[in-house]
Parts: sequence; structure tokens; C-alpha cells
Amino acid sequence: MYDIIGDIHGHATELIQLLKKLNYKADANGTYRHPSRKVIFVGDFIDRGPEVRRVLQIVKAMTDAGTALAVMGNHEYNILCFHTQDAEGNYLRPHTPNNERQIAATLADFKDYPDEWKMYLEWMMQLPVFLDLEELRIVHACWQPETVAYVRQELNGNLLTNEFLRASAIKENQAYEAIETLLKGIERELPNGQTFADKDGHPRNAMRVKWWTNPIGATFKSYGIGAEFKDEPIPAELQKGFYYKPDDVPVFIGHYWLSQEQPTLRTGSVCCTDFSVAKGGKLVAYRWSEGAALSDDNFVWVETV
Ligand SMILES: [Mn+2]
Repeated sequence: MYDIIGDIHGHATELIQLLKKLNYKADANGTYRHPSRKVIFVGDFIDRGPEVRRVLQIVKAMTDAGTALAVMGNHEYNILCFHTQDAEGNYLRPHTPNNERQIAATLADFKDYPDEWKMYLEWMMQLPVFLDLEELRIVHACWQPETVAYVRQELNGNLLTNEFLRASAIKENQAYEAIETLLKGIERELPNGQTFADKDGHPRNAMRVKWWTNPIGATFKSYGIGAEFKDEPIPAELQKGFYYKPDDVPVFIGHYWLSQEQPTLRTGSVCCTDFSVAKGGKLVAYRWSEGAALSDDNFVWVETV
């Protein structure tokens, strides 16, 4: 029995509130546990929020004690790349002002705790990039079966190696594409450099897509993510290809900054648990029970403080 918790982004106060609401209690060591359930965290623990260090303390204590499982988010991946050098000594994620700004809240929280920070970097490297628990699947952004199979084979499991991390930082590599897909989602391009206009009339060649939506008969608006798209049919080329079927094994994700009064499932088999706690939304859990079909009734949440 699992409680799957969405992207936390340094919001420890809401995390504690949510754990209590789910009836997890802190033991003598301060580690949250439940007599019969475990948490699964979908990644993105760091950046943005005010209490990154506290969030990492809570999550790591739970994973160490076996009262929680966790996967890696794109923010953990990015910060690992930020701190890792290639053979020439260049950082895998360049130290540009933009990239530095993204992790400023995290580094500020660890300013006086450099050894601790080093320990958490090592811990983050040990976060699986996906979890396949037979009855349910967990990944930060997208479960594409071929990509999961490729990564599983390359890693001989689900834990990153330094070699794979370095390979994944180079755009031409299959490892790059695989990490993009699993941790950031699917982006689809129109063929032959064709473009379409977004709602503001700007020409675009590619868009992030709802990989849980059947592209056949979809429109830019019903299929696209992250921008205002027109409600016009997508071209035939984009109607081909992968989408995650509603009767497939349930998959739990975060990442998509949803905003809804009342959390709902994406489909009968895809449950996004990220409802934007770092943007004034809510921190959400899905209470999963063995053998039961997914239902909107199983969301539990707290509002951003
Ligand atoms: Mn994310």
C-alpha cells in the first residue's frame, strides 16, 4: 500500500502537514512512518521553496528507514550535472547565470553545511530514474516503455552511473534523449522543419505533449502542454506514435505543474501528483491500494501555506 506524493520543491511545512494528514507519525528519531503504508516520492525535492534542507532531511530519513521510496526528478538530475565535470573539466550543466539562478535557493540553504550538501549529492545520485513495482510504475515525467527498456538495459537496473550521466549530457546521444523523456517528458517536432503558430502567432516547430492522450483526432490544444495552443487538428504525422493506453499498468508521475481546485487523474492509468505547491497550489498525495482501479476519490492534499 503506497501513498504517492508529488513534487515538493523545498516546501517542508506542507510536506509535514500532508504526512500527518495521511496518518504518518514521527518516531523517536523524527522519521515519519505509518504502520501499514509507505510513501513513494516522485522527485523534485529541491529548488524554488524556502526549506530545501529540511525536505531532504525528511525524505532521506524515510528512504533510509524503508518507510518511503523515491525517484529522481529533473531538478535533482540538473543539479548533479551542475556539479559533475566531463573529461575536459567542463561541467555537464554549464555554470550560466540562468542555471545558477535555478539552484540558488538550494545552495543558499546549504551555505553553512558543505559536508551535508556533498552527502545529499551522493544520495541524489542513488535515486532510481524509475521504479517498476509490477502493479504500479513511477517515473518523474514520462513512462515510455521503449525508453524504460533502453535505460534498464544500459544501467543494468535503474540507478545512474557516472558514465551514463556524462553520456546523457551530450545532445547527440541516445542517453540524452532517454533522460529527457523520462525526467522532462516528450517533445514532438513537426517533420521537415514545418511550423505551426501558437496562440500568440509565434511559429513553433515542437511542443511538449500529453503522452497519455491518444493523438489520433487530437488538436494542438488537447495534445500540447505548456503554452496556449489553438484548437485545431494536429497534422497526420503527429497522430502516429506512442501514447500510454488507459488500460495499461498504472503510472504515477509529477512534473507538470497542474493547477486544479480538485485534483483528478489524467486517465484511468496515468496519475500526475504535481499540483504546484511551489506556485501557490497544493501538495498532493494519491492513496494507492492493491487491486483497486485508480479513482479521483483517492487524492489527499494540503494547500500551500
Ligand atoms: Mn520536474
